[in-house]
Amino acid sequence: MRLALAAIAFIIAAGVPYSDGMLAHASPRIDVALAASRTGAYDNALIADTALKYVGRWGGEACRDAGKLDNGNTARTVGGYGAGQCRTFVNCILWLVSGGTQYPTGTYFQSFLSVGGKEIKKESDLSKGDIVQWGNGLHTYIIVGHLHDDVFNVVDSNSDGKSETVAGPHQRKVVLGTRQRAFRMGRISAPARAAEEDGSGPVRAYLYYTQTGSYIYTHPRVQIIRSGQVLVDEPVPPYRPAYNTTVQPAWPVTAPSTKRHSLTVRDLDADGEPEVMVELTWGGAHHVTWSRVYRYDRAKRRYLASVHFWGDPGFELKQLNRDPRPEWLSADPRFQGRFACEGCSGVPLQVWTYRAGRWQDITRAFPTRIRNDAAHWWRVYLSERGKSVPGVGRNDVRGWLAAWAGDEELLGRHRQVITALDRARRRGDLAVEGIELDVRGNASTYIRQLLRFMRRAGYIRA
Ligand SMILES: [Ca+2]
Ligand SMILES: [Ca+2]
Repeated sequence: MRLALAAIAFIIAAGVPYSDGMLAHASPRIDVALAASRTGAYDNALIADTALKYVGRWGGEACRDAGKLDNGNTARTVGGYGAGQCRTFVNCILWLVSGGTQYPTGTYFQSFLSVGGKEIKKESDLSKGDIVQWGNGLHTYIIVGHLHDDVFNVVDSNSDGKSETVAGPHQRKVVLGTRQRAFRMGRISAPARAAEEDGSGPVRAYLYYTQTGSYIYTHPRVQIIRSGQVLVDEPVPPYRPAYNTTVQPAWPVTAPSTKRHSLTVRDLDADGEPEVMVELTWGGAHHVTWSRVYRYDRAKRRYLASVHFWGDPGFELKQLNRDPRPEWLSADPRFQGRFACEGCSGVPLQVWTYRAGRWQDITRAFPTRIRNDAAHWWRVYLSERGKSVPGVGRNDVRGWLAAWAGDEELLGRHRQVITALDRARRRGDLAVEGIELDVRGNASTYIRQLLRFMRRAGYIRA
């Protein structure tokens, strides 16, 4: 589920009236030996991610996990004050995230600065994990994400003023000033760089990258946080295509104009555990793409990555059948440029699924789609054959005929393929001229090579 598009039912909390009496806090009487060197040495967003883990529960549970409850961690108070109150909850989250180095005590605003916080003065500078203190004890909440203008998603405890329950993400309009001030307690990983975020439940993923031109993004770095723990934090490795030795750079495919994202957190094999998928390209004239999927290995308690090459055709993630796993609707990139020029190549249908860390070609399970695809390539072949391109010569239709043949072989119609290829040869459709003839040979060579390839690639079954 992509956060920006998620149909989360937000609770509109902006404008909920608070009275000083309802949420007023006494300063917790807690003395903590601060290890200043560790202050802020963590990702600021972890404050929000950790707080979100307590949504729907008593805010004091964070204090229990932090070992902060009174009477040997059994009471409902911290320092004699309600453990599920808004500020106590935030303090306990800070204590957890900072590894026991930050617990603001004292006056409401100064306390955050005293333990290494930095004040954020403009709403537009607010970032995930920033803490907003509203008045002297009125309310304390954590920024989770930006929605629009000065409206943010937030998480907080006791926002209704009575239940001490953690709520969020819900909307709040933030107006900073003397009575409402914001503080950043952690570190922002890549302030000058762009990022994508996706995830739901315990798994959240981030993709950071540098923008070097319009829609050109380089140096992707992926971070996966599972149940508050950073389990992956690595530069995305480049890709080495099987057919040559050149290592190609890994760039995110992100394009704001098409709302295209590179990062998807989704349960791809329907086993209840979400995978993290990054879609990448090496740019150039052909929009060659591949996916890098991170799968959580429960036994090893770490993520294992695997890669699938999509090439020019790319893919669409679809739900094509009753199997709960999504399907990758794609086409065979191996046909691209193999039997005709790049621009006059067709590619037969492919459908893939992902099971236990492996992609499986399940194209043959979709005969209707294959038939439609075959019909498409046949129509292209019929409409283009016999035409000539000015200055080049006769139109090269071998690429489209090859894609049709691939689809037909998937349907088990080998005899029809042989007949059609033979007819095309006799009609002169497969004759090419000039450099194409030098590179790819005559009609008989084409047919021989096409059949040999389809046999090796599993299209023709003996
Ligand atoms: Ca899964
Ligand atoms: Ca499915």
